[in-house]
Amino acid sequence: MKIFKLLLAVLGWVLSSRARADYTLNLTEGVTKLSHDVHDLHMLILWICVGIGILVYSLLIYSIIHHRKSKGVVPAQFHENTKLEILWTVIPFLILLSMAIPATKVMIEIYNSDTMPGPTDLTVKVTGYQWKWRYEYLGEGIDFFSNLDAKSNEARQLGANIDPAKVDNYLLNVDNPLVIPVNKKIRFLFTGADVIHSWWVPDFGWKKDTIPGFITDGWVKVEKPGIYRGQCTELCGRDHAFMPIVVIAKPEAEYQQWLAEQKSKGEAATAQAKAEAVKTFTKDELIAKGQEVYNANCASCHQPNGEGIPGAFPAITNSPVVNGPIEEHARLVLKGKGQLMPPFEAVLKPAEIAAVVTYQRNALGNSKGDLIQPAELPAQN
Ligand SMILES: [Cu+2]
Repeated sequence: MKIFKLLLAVLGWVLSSRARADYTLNLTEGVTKLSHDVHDLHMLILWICVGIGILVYSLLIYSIIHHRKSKGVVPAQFHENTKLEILWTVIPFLILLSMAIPATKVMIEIYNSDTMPGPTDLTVKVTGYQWKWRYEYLGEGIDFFSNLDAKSNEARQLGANIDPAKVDNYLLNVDNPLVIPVNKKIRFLFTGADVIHSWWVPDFGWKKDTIPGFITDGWVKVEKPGIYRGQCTELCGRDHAFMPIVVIAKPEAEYQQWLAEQKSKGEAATAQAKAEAVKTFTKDELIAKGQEVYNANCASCHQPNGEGIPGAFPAITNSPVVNGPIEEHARLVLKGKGQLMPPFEAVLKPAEIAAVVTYQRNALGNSKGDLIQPAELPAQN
């Protein structure tokens, strides 16, 4: 019996020290009702498994010690014992049933928004792009992209001067986080723009695939203000690891303030884009603006120096398109090509397209010498 006492002592120590420490190996409890229910289900199943484990291993160890051959024990023979066979069928069946019922309840809760009382306060459409997220606040006129933050992006490059270990929330930070109010019922609609991505914030208790041509949905009611981080969790191509998710949950008043700021910012940006669409820029202005646009939108595939990646992404340097007719070049950027090059008319403003086209023709090893104004772009339809 000494061995049992020892085992119990070890188990007790492990459990108590783990309970005291901020133990992070376990599933997160999260900040929504659903995440609590998922966590509770996980703990219930875990403890059932622990119980079964203790029972089975106790019997096993007891038998090894007390029924060992050296003691002269002769094995019992009980073939075709009906009682025993019924017993070892019924008991596991009941155990499985006791797991299946709560598990089904949580599954229904995940898929049925009616389990979350009250009307929807806000609907956010989430679109997965290679390799960023787009958030549209339906009915609010707010629509923006969320990219990996500049510091992480710089530190992840080969030969970067920044040490990733010194970047706060390395690869888990974005330029424009999703901001939502706490204690409000928020509905997410998910879709993909190119390939399948998956939107996952562990603290919310679920993840949803974003599939091109389909709309899936998910619901949250976040209980406490905070910053919640997640990642794309469906392998979606080369930069899959570089499209994190940051959700900031704010108290209602602060959220309203953020909303108002975003709206006025959005109006200013729209007015600016409208003015720039008909403005005549100098060549230097276009090249300077185009360089920024190129680094933010084109460099991840065509490379910062324009060399591309042989076999995957064509070079900009000495490219026949870039050195061909300027309208064709602009049309390719506007409309995209195949699966990999997205239509940038959906992402960039006319002035940005004109700038990046002009930049490509006059930099990155090209010296075509011409330029295009936003108003001269091919008709966008
Ligand atoms: Cu992805």
